[in-house]
Amino acid sequence: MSGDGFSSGPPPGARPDWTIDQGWETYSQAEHDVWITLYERQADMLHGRACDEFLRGLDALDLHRTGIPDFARINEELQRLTGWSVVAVPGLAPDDVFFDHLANRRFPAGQFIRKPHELDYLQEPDIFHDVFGHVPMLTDPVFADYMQAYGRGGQRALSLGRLANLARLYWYTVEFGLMNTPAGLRIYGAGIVSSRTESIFALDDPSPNRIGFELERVMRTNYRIDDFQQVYFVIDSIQTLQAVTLRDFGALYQRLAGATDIGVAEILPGDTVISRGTQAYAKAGGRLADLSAG
Ligand code: HBI
Ligand code: FE
Repeated sequence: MSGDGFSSGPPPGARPDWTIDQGWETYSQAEHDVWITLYERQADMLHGRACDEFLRGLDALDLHRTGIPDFARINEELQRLTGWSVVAVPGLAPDDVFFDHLANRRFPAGQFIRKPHELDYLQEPDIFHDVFGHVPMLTDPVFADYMQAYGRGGQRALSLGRLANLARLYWYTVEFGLMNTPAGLRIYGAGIVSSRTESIFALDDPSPNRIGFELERVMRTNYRIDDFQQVYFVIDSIQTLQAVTLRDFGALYQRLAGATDIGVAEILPGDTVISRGTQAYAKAGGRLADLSAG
């Protein structure tokens, strides 16, 4: 990805919009087996953890246990439900390209799958993160509209130089969002549902703060990409998110230009604190420290 967020051109073999063929028939049995292992580890444990919208989407798309799904098959159902489709990309696309896809109800998904020794952690989004993690929520009509609005907003934020703020909204909702429901806290963020360890940590661990979602607060909050989050923001419903994107962000961006960033473990006087974390996990050095020590 180029530093200014605009693309210099697609990698060899990719189309100008960075898409490639999924090449479903070229996956090896070993690669299908990685999908099956990941799917089986997640699908059962997410009952009672993921929100209903996610679980319904997972069922509707029939992301079943026989291996890596064929985008052509997913897209028939997804098109019918919300008019979205999944397109294959070789990896991270530049911001402007990514936003253009979302604004047109296309979700760019990694075509490759992680290796057997990377089941618990990898930094680049692979097909399991992108399809298992993101695509079920795109079957929900309200969330589907939110994602499209995010794509449009991304194009505007790029032109106004405020992408850093908008990216935090994506991070703390689409990737790491929690939802308060009558049945208890539930996960809707793709970065959580696609990770076995974070699906437990985000809901059950005493370490992280869990704070009620507030747009401007979220857009000021730093995030970490290398370990479990130190704060999760909790929405009341997908409608809350959609309502947020109906506002014009112009005045908000002007305020944010003069605002200070908020640290990942800070709690502010105005916060709705759902649980005050101990931060014990982060203070002990997190899992990357554990890995290097091991
Ligand atoms: N490209 N394929 C892909 N997937 C992403 O999630 C993605 C991306 N490019 C840019 C990007 N995300 C983020 O930088 C924006 O959401 C801010
Ligand atoms: Fe993601």
